[in-house]
Amino acid sequence: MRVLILGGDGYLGWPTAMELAAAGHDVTVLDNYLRRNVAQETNSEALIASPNLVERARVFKEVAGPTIEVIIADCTHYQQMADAFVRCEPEAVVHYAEQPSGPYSMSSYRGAHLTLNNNLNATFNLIWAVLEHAPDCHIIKLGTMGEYGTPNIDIEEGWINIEHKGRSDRFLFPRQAGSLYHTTKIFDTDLLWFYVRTHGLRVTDLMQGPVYGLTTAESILDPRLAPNFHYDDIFGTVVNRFLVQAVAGMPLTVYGAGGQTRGYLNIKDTLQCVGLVLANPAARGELKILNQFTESLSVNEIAERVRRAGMELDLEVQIQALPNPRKELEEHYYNPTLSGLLDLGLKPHYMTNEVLGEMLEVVGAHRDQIRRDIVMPRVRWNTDG
Ligand code: USQ
Repeated sequence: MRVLILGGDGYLGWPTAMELAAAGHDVTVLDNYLRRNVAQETNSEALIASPNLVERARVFKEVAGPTIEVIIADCTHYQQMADAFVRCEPEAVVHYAEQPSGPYSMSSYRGAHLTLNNNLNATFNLIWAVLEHAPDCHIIKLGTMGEYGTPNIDIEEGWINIEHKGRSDRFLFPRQAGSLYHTTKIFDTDLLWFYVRTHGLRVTDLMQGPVYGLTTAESILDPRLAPNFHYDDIFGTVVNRFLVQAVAGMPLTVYGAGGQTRGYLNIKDTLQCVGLVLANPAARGELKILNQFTESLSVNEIAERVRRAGMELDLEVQIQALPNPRKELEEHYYNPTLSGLLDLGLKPHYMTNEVLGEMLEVVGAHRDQIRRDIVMPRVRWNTDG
């Protein structure tokens, strides 16, 4: 299949590109290096420096064989997006081209505005590029479990049937996010749902939880193909941060009471899920929504697992509760449904002692590059203390 990956330089975009190219798809990646620029601006660079996209594609071809086409373009400029569609004629498009950091979206007017502007305009331009140039193209949109928030009822898979005054109907499951970034993903869903209803787009929305991991089947072929592994407070997700903190001998930064529970998944499972959805597209006029995680864990449970895995490598891992820089429930009910992706054939890689141990060893090999000054939280959700 001809597949266009928007945000192909990102933590997930680049590994997805390699995986799909290795599976025989005809892959084009598009990116404008937004995340690299914001990471540089906020002093949040990844643990392992990665070459630019053109160089990554060149290395991948050299070590693995397939060609990945590279387009450096900005999804918020409609003409640039449209030109990419004309050049690539995609049968499927994977949309990762969003500012993905909750903390960055809460950091300042600039952070909030950039997140809102980038994420909504990219999604809107994608919709129009599909309508005008590839109306049959399957849009695979990376959404987030964070759109649902932490409601005191079971989280369904995208939709809920509501009975009201003797009548019933099916609606999008209520959404109430905890950061502006997560809220932009809700807006994305509404935009896509509108155009699915009115123009018959075919869309799969993957409601993904926080991802962890730093190796995939293709990235291990050459160190220059590694995903951008962030561990700072802005771009680093909690498991990746804890792995680095454990190796650096810093206490694990549990925010608040640590009962915050989310659905996590290994980066290898992100790639598996995208592959499964590519092979099972939504129909014309269908918005298919799938919850994408493999296990629900609290921050305290993750810290404990990392501590145990660290012990086996003779790392003395301390756990430290910090005042929570975010506004979120620290103890809550959490019971999301997970069935659609399992039905499609997902075989989860769980966060076992062995998996954590392997990741600690990879991080350990880069111990000297760890910058301790970018680990503690720098962004608070509210400025009134
Ligand atoms: N947390 C800590 N200590 C830390 C870092 C985080 O206790 O050092 C806590 C947070 O307060 C939160 C939980 O861990 O309760 C998860 O935080 P995170 O930073 O790993 O993930 P989040 O901000 O929710 O965002 C990440 C990705 C985002 C994706 C989302 C999926 O950055 O792009 O959409 O995970 S989800 O959380 O399901 O919305």
